[in-house]
Amino acid sequence: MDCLFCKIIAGEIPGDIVYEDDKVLAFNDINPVAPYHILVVPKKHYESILDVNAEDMDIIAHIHKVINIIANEKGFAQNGFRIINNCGADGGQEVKHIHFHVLAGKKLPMYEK
Ligand code: DGP
Repeated sequence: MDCLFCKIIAGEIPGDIVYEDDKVLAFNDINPVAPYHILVVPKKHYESILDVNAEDMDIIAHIHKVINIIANEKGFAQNGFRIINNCGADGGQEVKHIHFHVLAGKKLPMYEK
């Protein structure tokens, strides 16, 4: 499968990794929009949240647990942060491997309404 994030997970493309376990990889975004801009992805390929079936939904809770760990390790838990999951064309999803952006380290602007 020609998937950029699967290649980072497989080590075929370098990633600036900040966290890894058997189910999840987290790495710095190549185009950060905040002092901290980390992408958290499941190692198993799902194109988007629409492809995560009921039996696999635990991975979404696990990803949020990992974000909690990273926020505390990096020291931005206290000041707060934002989690974004872009889904599909209107959501602005460019990489078709589900990922959660974690933005932190500054007062973030309100998103477009
Ligand atoms: P999205 O628009 O939600 O699909 O976000 C995709 C993000 O992936 C975007 O913020 C830039 C990031 N990105 C794209 N290519 C690479 C890459 O090769 N390495 C890393 N670390 N991030 C990438």
